[in-house]
Amino acid sequence: MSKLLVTGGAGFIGSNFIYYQLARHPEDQILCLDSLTYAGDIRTLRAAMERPNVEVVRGDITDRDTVFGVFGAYRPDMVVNFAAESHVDRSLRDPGLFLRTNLLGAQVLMDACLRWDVGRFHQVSTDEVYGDLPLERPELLFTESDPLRPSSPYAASKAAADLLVGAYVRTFRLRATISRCANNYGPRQFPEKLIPLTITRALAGEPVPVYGTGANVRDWLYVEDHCAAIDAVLRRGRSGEVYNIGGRCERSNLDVVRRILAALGRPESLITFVADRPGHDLRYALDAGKAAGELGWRPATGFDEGIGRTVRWYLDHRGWWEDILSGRYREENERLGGADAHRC
Ligand code: NAD
Ligand code: TDX
Repeated sequence: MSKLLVTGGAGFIGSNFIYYQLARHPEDQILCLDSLTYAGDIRTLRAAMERPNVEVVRGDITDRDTVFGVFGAYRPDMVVNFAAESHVDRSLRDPGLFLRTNLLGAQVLMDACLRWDVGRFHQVSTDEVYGDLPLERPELLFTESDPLRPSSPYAASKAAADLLVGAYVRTFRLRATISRCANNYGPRQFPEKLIPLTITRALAGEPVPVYGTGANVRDWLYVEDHCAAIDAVLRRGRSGEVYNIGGRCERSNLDVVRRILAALGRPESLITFVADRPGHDLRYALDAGKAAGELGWRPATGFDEGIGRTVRWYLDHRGWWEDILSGRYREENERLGGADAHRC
């Protein structure tokens, strides 16, 4: 039996990870630490909180007293850090917030891991730390040893955290791993990101904004496959190592949007080309051979299947995203989430 501390577990990937863990390792104990920013949704964790082995604490990873208090009381064996500001467009408006949460938050967590001699700190990172690849060289893929050349303040804050993890491993002998994952999609993704934004706009009959020409390429991974990869890194990965987690599932943004509109039976006339994102990365693509060879991890869900499941989920959970669009979910966060550093 392990004691797992999951930060950012009220968000998209963190919540999927908690349910993945409960299904695969029902004997483990899970404590979720989440400050419930706009991206956190306590409703998501309701079913998990009914289990005796799950606790949720509302708290900020940048708040040293809170974090040290939680570690001291809970004494985790492993920490998985999902907590982050995760949206590139928001990072263009407020880079400072991204540095605070994504870099300084990771530092506070690592300091606490050292103080309580935690067996493993896992940093959930992103392919965006490598920068982008040209569209006309499809044979190029990023490997773990490639230099970090982030383009956006979001990506730079994640790259900075990766470098700090490396420094803590080398200097303080922190036991830590990093996974750098491709674009995720699936249930419970906040409707600001391309796939859920397209689904929810299309269902409402509203224009779907495509930045620039829509030719930019992303590598898409179904969220459950990401959860399986993190689980594999936690249990079989070597401390001090970085693992790329990619789907080899490259699609242009325009292809993705068209695919969703077709699945929903909505017209392509909803597509609206808008001004490009400043600094917009052209293409991401990962070589995930190390994760395959060392951990035996491979993506299990193809894009058609994953998109089908995702569209179905948004159709079946209209109330979930309509409450987000109306802002009502924040009242629920206040009602169920309570005050800071509070056990929900
Ligand atoms: P998300 O925005 O959906 O969720 C982030 C969660 O972190 C929310 O619950 C939020 O309340 C919480 N949080 C934010 N600031 C906090 C703080 N200071 N203290 C405590 N909790 C805080 O993000 P996501 O898409 O689930 O991404 C999770 C992680 O995975 C991030 O680290 C992100 O960089 C990384 N990642 C995401 C993707 C992707 O495609 N979404 C791909 C690769 C890596
Ligand atoms: O309205 C939109 N129109 C559009 O064309 C939005 C929101 C996005 N886009 C484009 C920009 C990107 O090329 O679609 C692509 C995907 O955009 P996002 O969903 O914002 O994701 P991205 O910027 O690629 O970053 C995501 O993947 C890596 C996550 O948000 C990050 O947290 C993760 O690290």
